Amino acid sequence: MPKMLPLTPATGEMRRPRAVRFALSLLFGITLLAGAPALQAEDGYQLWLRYAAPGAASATASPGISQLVAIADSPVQKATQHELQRGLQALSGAAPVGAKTVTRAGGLLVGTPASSPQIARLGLDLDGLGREGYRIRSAVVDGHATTVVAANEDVGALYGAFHVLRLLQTGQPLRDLDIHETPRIAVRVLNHWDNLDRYVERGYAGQSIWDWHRLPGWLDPRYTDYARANASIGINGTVLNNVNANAEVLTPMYLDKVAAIAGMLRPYGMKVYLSARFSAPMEIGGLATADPLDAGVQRWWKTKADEVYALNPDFGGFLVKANSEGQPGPQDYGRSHADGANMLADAVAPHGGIVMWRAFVYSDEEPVDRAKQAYNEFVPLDGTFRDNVLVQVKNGAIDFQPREPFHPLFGAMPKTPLMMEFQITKEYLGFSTHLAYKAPLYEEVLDADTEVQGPGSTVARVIDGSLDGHALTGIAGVANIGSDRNWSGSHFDQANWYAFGRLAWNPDLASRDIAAEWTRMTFSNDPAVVEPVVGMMMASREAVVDYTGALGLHHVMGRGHHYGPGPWVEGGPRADWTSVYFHRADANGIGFDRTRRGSDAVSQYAPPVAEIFDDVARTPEEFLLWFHHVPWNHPMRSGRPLWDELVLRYDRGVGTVRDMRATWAGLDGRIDAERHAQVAAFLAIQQDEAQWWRDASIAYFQSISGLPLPAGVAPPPHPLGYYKALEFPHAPGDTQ
Ligand code: BDP
Repeated sequence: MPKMLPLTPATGEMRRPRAVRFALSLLFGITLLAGAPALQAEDGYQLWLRYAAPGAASATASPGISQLVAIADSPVQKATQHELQRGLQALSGAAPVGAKTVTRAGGLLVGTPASSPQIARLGLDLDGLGREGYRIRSAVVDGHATTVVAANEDVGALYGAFHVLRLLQTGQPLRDLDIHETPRIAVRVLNHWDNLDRYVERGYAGQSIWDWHRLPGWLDPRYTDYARANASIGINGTVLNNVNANAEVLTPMYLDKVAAIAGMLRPYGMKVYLSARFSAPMEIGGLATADPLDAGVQRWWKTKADEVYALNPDFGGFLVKANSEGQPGPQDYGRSHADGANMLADAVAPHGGIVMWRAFVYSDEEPVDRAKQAYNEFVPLDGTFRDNVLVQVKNGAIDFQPREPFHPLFGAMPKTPLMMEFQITKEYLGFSTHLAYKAPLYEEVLDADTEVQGPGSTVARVIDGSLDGHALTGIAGVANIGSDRNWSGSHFDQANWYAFGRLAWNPDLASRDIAAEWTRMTFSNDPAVVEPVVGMMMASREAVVDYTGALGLHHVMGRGHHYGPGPWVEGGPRADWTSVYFHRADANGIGFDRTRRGSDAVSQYAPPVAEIFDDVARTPEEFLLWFHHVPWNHPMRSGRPLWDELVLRYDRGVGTVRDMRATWAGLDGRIDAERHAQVAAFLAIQQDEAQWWRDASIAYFQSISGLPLPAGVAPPPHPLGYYKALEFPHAPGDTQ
């Protein structure tokens, strides 16, 4: 111990007497091993940062943390120290102790060579860890068994601290550790589709957490908890406002508010970004045009960028939805997406900012095949974007459906860094009440092989930059966060936020492992909880695919709000906003012919992939009706005709939900009552709605196919007209 004296932390406190130090050792020591999980009522606010003692079930676990050294000079260091104190105190079940009492040496040593002479002395190899990476190493420091978290920069140490807390929470031993972690993707951001009046587009968790009206005077402590949660999973940025942007966010009044939020998030390694409305120079700048080649417009954006950065020096940059679904953009002036993106990129470049330019575009004229449009518009622009532009591409070519093949743009623009856009919120997967764990969806897309440079050219390797040698890389998740006490609208929806962050950090993680990790931290380490809950989660997304429309069906939900079934939706302003456009069912068959004989969307994929998708016999059955129009009696691998198979999938989906519900009921008493009850209630809603989806879809498609139901299958209880007549004018998403 004496050797540690010089390490008295920068808080400048005096060394505590030996007896007190011993007491602290006990405080963070043995108690970590003991105690059964307490089943106190919980409302979900703590997310996966509950820091509940891992419990007797994991008695193999940690030898405990005897003492903590984490220097607390800079804001990031302070955040790190606070989190460790909070976590270690809660995990040990000890009464809270003051900040200064735990800044002593031993046990857990966290920092950088610059912040900690002791870490510097260890001489650990930190090469290749970059700014955000870290090492966790079991070592003997001054005669004490110590877990060392070492990084090049403070933010790396913060991430490493969260890693240690995760190990403790999941009941893993802090022994023989030699962990190297670096994020594979540089820009890992949430996209909030939040309006300035706090309405959240496609949000199912209450209002926006950004309390614009009371900012900057009132800094809701919730912003810090938001930042903690994000930092714990490595999310390093957030776009505060909706891609359907309001130019007002760029006015001085709002920029002050933005800077205030940025100040709250900065200590947790998070940057703030804004969605920019392309016509802002006209709307708030008084210019007559927003033409990106107009010198006055260019000047306006440069001045605006200077103003933003003066208030917020590490502002991340702009996200832009242009010439899509009625949004203004460079094409309004006969210019290209690259012209628009480059103008904004030039404005933020002097400040180190980036532009994330969305590829979710489809023209206002009636399209041949909407799935082809983004590729057609963007591929010719490859190589023409500035270095600080990322093109942000949704995971699939239509729109966040329960299942889509990977977007053909991935791999098709090698000279341009493409960033992934996933949806965390469940616009098409049952809003907040349906349990649908989306990590298997993310994983399926990330693992998909574009084959553009031969086998192994996965989507993950496109977006992590390794396939084409890009250093600027990114991934975005459309947030499911709101003012609800549990943040995400449902307890299980928290897992989608969590999984997004974990996969953004390392796209090779397995969704099952992430589910287990999350379950342990969120509910319990008890294997009698972890196994069934992970089982439910892993089955859940496929269940949604089954009961909403399997085998490659897509875009068959209610119009506008996207709530519930609507395979009959037709007419209206444009064909590609209807279900019949996408499923093309008629008396002879069903499916969208995207083969070379049809819309030829298959040719947007690299030849080996195109060959497969073009061939009805080789197309994976989950994408059959995405790429092929086939007769109702098309033979499936099961030996059944397509019609029977489709009907049975609807039934299978409902059956999986029934099983999930029974599994959850069996966990009564092992999960705190408050959360258990809400999940149970939501599963009941899900079962009813899965049944509704199944009944309505079968009623509709049977009216088209004219075929009898397979033997033993129950007919829908109501005639088709009943389902078609249902209306939900106030469902979330119906207005604004
Ligand atoms: C669709 C949503 C719509 C979004 C749009 C987008 O229904 O609310 O504005 O995508 O991503 O999924 O721009």
